[in-house]
Amino acid sequence: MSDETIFSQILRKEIPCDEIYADKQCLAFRDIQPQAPIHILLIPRKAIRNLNTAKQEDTQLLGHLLLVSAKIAQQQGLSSWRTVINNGAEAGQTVFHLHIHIIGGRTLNWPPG
Ligand code: DGP
Repeated sequence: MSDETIFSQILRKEIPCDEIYADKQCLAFRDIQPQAPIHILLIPRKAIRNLNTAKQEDTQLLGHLLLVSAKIAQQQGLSSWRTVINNGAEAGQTVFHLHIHIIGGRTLNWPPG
């Protein structure tokens, strides 16, 4: 199965994005279809399809992504915010390159849909 997605093109800068943060391991940019005043996507540079295919060797990377999520939320001035990782089509995943949604700036309901 191909690892190629729209996020691969964003990582290669073939498609522009509203970049928020970048380092050697990951890139964050604003979601094109925001569900809240702040809606940022954080993606690893490594093409991992979703958490179902993440491996033991990705442990450091996955931890890094969570810590970067918190850094970004704080930089955005958020004290309450949510991370969402959709895994699989029935869970709402549409882009098959692992990504963390960082969502905030309004009251968030629970349970999610
Ligand atoms: P998910 O449904 O969890 O797979 O989330 C994919 C998200 O990616 C969705 O909220 C819309 C966003 N998205 C899709 N294509 C693009 C794009 O080209 N640019 C940006 N910034 N976001 C995109």
